[in-house]
Amino acid sequence: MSSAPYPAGSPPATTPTPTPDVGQCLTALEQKVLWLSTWMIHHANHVRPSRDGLKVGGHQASCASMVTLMTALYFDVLRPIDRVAVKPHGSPVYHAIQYLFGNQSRDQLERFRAFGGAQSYPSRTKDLDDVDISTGSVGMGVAMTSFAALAQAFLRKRQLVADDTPPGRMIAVVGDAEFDEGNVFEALLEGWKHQVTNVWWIIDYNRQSLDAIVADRFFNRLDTVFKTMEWRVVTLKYGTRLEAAFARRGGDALRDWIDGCPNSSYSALAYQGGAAWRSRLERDLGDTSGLRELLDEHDDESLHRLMTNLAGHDLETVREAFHAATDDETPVCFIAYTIKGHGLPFEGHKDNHAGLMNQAQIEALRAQMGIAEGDEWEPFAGLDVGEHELRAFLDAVPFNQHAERRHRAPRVPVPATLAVPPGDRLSTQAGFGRVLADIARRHPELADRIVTTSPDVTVSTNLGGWVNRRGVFSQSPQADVFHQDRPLSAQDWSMGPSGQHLELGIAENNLFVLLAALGLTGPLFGVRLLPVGTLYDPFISRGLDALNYACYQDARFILVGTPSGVSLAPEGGAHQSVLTPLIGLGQPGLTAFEPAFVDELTQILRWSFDHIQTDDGGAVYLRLSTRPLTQPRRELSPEDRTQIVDGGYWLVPPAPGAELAIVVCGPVISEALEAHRQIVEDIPGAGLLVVTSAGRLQQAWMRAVKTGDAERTHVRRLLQPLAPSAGLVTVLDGHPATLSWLGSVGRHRVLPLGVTRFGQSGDVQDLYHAYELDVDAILDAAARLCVDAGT
Ligand SMILES: Cc1ncc(C[n+]2csc(CCOP(=O)(O)OP(=O)(O)O)c2C)c(N)n1
Ligand SMILES: [Mg+2]
Repeated sequence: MSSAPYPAGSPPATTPTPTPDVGQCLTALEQKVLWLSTWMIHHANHVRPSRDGLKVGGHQASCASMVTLMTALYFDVLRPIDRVAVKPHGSPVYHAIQYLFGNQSRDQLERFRAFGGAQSYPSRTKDLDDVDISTGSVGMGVAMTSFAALAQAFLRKRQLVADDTPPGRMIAVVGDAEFDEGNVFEALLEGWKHQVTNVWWIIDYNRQSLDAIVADRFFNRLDTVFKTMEWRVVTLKYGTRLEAAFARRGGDALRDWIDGCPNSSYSALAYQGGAAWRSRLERDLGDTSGLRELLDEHDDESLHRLMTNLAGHDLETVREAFHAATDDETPVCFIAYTIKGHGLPFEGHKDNHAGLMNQAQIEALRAQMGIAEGDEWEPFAGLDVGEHELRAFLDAVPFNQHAERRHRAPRVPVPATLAVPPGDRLSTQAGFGRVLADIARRHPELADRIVTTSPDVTVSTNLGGWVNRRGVFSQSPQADVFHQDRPLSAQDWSMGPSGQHLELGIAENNLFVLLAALGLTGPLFGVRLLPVGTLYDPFISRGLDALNYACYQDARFILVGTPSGVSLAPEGGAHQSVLTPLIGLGQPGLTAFEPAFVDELTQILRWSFDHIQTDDGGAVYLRLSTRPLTQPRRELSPEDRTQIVDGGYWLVPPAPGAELAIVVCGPVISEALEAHRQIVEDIPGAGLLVVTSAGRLQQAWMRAVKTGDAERTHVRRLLQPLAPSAGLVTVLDGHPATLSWLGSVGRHRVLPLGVTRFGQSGDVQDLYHAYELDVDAILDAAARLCVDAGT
């Protein structure tokens, strides 16, 4: 193990003490990180006054478990180009490290878990100290590193970033229980298929989750899983002191004893401490030659330290392993044995996950660390190495060298207009495919930055035309073996490093995490991509937490859910999506549209490519349909286009003071048009309002209501011509609550139609009848509103 002195240019030794070596500096910083993370949580819970009487929480044991791993990474191994997803409950460790670098303020630490302070879980959007990858929902950050590595490879292979500079490593420091989440394995498999490299997963293997001790048998299998996926597995089990003990007489028996000790017993002994270790070892190994000497040489305290000297708490071992992992061609999994709560009074206790130290315990720890009362936040108090030396050391740490880590990527120009694809009868899904294929052909500047992806539904969501033109991405060139031999096919997919479609296996979690990674290449790697992901609309729910995760990180992408609703009709009751319009309405960071006609869709897509690039923009969700509809013959005016992206327009404007309007979203437009045609025979002034985005209408309105500006909002203006007593029949192929709120805008009465049950196959006529979306249902609703108005 090298113990290099300070690099050249460090301050001269003004102190008489010998210059500390790297190991000493790191040990001091490790101790400080343990203290600061523990204190930060204690302060938030016991020192900062509480106004609401609620528990603040925090995870001292989870933090202590990973202190050494994080110390080695940030103060020694990482380079500024590397990106890290930190285990959610290790957030205080991350903030403590940034504090020592001078990148985090004391005020933020004092307000840990308070409004505007350091976040409970590392957050790239809310924290102020440059979090690379948000975590919180266990398993997500882990998967994100693999997809971020894929995104990086995509940029390099397509030569959007220089490939003569070293790639960054995408690193996850992971809790062992995160491997209970299936999405981690989905990501592992997909990463293997895509030959992802430059990934490290460092498992904090403390064998404890929230409730439980992790089953021994499981982790015995885990390294096999990684090896099968062609990862290199580095198991860091014992620290230098234990290894030295194993090398002595009787050492083999000691090693066998620990190896065979069940997780639960080992944890319990770690909690009980030196005397318990002694009596257990005497009982089990008393006859082993050499063991008596070993026990006699150690008092209880040092025996405890020896027996808990697992590799994940041994700086030398950890650093050596990290530095040795220089092969960028293979992903590496480090299984680092640790003890949850290491160095704290509840170490190893099975209930320590949310355990908090009490006042007496924190004071004892403070005293043990040599920190005077009042100096709790002092970055260098109580350490063996002087402040001057530590500051010099920190200044020279590779990760702490000046480098732009949050890039501001230039915008990709978007044409002022996109051509509406021709065709009298088209579905919005077919229209989407054609618009994208047309971009591939006619707008190379835009097309070059688009990357598409789909979980095995590329063809059935109409991305085929685009892929035919732009190819499938593969890190290594693939001979097109099928080209000569295969049967005639509409799908002419070439595969290679210049391809622009990332084909995924059927795992919607992966789709969303990949979209999160592709949608952050601007800030992460300095080059913007414009990701477009497609899936069957109902399966948004399958990956919903990952979608939420992507939006929470402010990733920018266009998501296309198609087919949607019951309108997919014979294609299957189980695939009917009912709730997705509400997801579109309610998901922060996502703007949802459901166009009825292809010219609307074209305008919305153009807007979306801009919106995902603006500072205050976000991701976009388009809910599309496979139902072919007769397209209107019309030329959209600039005003029409604006209204379409603002969320709605009158297809048939109401007469001033009209008593009735039909409000429709999506493919039910056919029924709405026919019902409207019949209604105007009796109520000549009735209007037909097309809502392209319930969310855009609602968000603008809700914002304005709070500022007293509601009258000027688009939705208010749209409804203005109606009589105050007018009724609205709202109708969509989705949950009726999506549009029923429109009643509160102008205090109109609403009869909301939509889908609240699902599951029947059938044709559109049967299903629209069964779910009350057909012309009769709309007429009936209109009649009821009119009758009610009369009573
Ligand atoms: C998706 C999700 N489910 C549940 C939780 C609640 N939770 C937080 S931590 C945790 C256990 C974590 O154990 P592990 O990953 O081993 O971390 P450590 O032992 O290091 O604290 C659970 C279940 C969560 N954060 N995310
Ligand atoms: Mg654990």
